[in-house]
Amino acid sequence: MRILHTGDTHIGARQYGLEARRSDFARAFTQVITIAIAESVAAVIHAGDLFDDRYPSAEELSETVRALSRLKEAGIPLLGIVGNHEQRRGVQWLDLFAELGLAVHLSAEPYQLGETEVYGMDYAGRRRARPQQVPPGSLLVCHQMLDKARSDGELRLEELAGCGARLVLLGDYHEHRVWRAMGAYGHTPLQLVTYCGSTERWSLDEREPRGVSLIDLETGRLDRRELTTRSFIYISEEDDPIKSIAAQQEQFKEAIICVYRGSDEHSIAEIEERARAAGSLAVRVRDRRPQAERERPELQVQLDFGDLDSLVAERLAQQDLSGLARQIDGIIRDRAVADSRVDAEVNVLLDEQQ
Ligand SMILES: [Mn+2]
Repeated sequence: MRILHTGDTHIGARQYGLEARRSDFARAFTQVITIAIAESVAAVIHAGDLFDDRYPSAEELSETVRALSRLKEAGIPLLGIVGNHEQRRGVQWLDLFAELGLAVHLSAEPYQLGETEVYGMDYAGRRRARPQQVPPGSLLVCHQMLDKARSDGELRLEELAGCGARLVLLGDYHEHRVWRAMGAYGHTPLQLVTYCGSTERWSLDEREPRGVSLIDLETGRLDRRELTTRSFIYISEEDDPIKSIAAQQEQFKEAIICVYRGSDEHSIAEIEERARAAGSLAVRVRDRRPQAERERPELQVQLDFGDLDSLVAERLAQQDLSGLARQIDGIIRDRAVADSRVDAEVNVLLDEQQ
């Protein structure tokens, strides 16, 4: 019996303020549903962050209901948990879908999937996340950061190993990862711990191809299916951005370009102008020049075509703000950082300063 493991779909993410990006995130979820139906999986397991924030629009809700209905018509249940981005105080969106018969909200009560009991744990905060105890051999779904994925992760693999589960499917970390044969934790029946990864690039750091996992519940075998996503092109600080764009003009059409700026040869305006001429969707410039070479500190905000960010950045650059204030401002106005995440992101930044 095979299931499809997905998560971190972030529907509603209007990355860089672009409607095209909002559609991309919705389209990625539609692809996931199409794969699930084509592969005749026994269930889709969604490990949280279905939505990018707590307030999906009517459009997003309607698109999601449509996608979930397709799955239901194919006789495939969607089993989900709630992630940090979409988590609300009271009733969750997932509960609403469950009421409509379009999803199952996994919990401490088992959901029987063939021979396997499936349990779920909603996002439980960053400070401390103890996995719930489940009967030996079951499947547990969580939305947490594992210490093996990021050293400051709140969920410890060692604790997971003692929770009884044989399979642990995770969301929250946006890269696909697999841990197997956890022999170091001798007392454990734990066979597989895995992150499925996000379905569209939610941040520039997500450079690997996006995809979903097909997992055989009996053997633990895992296969990947790649998704077709927006093309992101990275220009390293060793390369001249203007020459790179000129050399591969075709590739830059509709693409998002990330330029790591290594020298001061070209102004951001010039890079932006060339990228626009090549038909790219957006440009983000990340300054990798040594501090001393920066005549005027540029804000680390994205420069999008046709919106106010570059103008605001220009004006702010004229203010006498400290480097830290500029970075905090960057986080607040970064559209890739959801409003509900600003506190956490600023705290991380402040921790780094100490
Ligand atoms: Mn996420």
